[in-house]
Amino acid sequence: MPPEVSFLLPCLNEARSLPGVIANIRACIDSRRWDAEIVLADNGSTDGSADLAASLGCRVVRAERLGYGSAVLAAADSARGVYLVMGDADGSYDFRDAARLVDLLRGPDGADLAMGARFGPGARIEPGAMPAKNRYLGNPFLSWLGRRLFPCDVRDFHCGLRAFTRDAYLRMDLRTTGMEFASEMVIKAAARRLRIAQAPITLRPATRAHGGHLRPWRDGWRHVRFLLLLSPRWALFIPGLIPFAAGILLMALVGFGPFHVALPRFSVNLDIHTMIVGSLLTLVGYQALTVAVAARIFAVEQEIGPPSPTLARAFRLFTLERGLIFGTLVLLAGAWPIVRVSWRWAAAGYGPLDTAATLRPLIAGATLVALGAQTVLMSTFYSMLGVKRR
Ligand SMILES: Nc1nc2c(ncn2[C@@H]2O[C@H](COP(=O)(O)OP(=O)(O)OP(=O)(O)O)[C@@H](O)[C@H]2O)c(=O)[nH]1
Ligand SMILES: [Mg+2]
Repeated sequence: MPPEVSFLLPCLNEARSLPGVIANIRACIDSRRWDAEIVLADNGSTDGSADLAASLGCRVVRAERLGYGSAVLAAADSARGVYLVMGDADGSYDFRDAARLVDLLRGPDGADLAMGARFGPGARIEPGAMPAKNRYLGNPFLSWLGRRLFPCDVRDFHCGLRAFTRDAYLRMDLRTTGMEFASEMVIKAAARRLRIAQAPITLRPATRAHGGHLRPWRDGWRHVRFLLLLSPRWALFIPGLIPFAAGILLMALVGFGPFHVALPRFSVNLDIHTMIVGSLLTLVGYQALTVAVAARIFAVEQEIGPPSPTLARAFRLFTLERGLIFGTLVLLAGAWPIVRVSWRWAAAGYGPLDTAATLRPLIAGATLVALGAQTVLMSTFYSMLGVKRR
């Protein structure tokens, strides 16, 4: 008979806190009379954590790769329980709180994922348990960002104490190996419309012998990077749309001749130079826009982001063939003025050309060629990304 509950303990050099942590877990198990196992995932402790845990009755698994995420994954992969509880082995969580989290998973209306919350009503952070920087800046900001980008009401994206069903674990299909694992689980649970519950918990000062493995700035950045990569609208689409629109505007303004603004105490003359800058902005913006679409397709295909009805509609409208034809037409439209300037040049015996008259069509043409080529290339790439869909 497989156990009902599996406790998953990621552990790197936590020999000092392990006896207390394991006694604490057993107290939780006994209070509910659960049939439970404790799985400790180690990947290179040098303080004898693994042997100690085995002697205290834990099942020890080795994680192949370094990192918090890979340790939790290794433990979860080998767990046999119906309900999985994960928590740090550094003594900072009171595993008796886990009993309430598992309760939230039970029953026909039970949640798929029950998150501990170290912030908000009923939660407690004991003095010395979390540095002020993480408490008032890092955690609130990252959780806020997470909620903005991936609509859900999870108060604490990074709480290390959580419970989930085995079925939810398989459906989340988690992959990250570092501390950003904490965010990945929440994002994927939200994206796959799993039922997420949360309960306040208490965070205590760790009882470990070292300063902890979290590197606030580096790991904070890894969370931000992960959130933004999965959220192309804010990371790519909007930052691309602004230069794209500004570039087109500038090119239109000076595309047919110099543009002069004369105010009482201020006058500006915009000319071909502005057109070159406009072309640059248009192209860079368009690249960002097309990469944003690729990122969104990827996220939808991988079921990381929420499904996108707009994208599905767009896919029906812009098939590969239409993208190729449209891109080619734009490319040819851009090639035409270039060819015409070349004829003029030939007619001038390949001598000097009137810069003012020839540069404008040349810049416009070159910009269109680049836009067309980018459209052809990205259409091909989109259809590669979306192949599974059709
Ligand atoms: N096996 C393994 N465990 C790890 C690794 N990194 C962290 N852990 C464990 O994961 C848990 C969380 O790590 P902590 O260093 O406590 O990180 P944190 O709780 O985010 O940060 P603090 O607030 O400083 O405690 C602890 O039990 C660590 O021992 C790793 O690379 N491998
Ligand atoms: Mg910790």
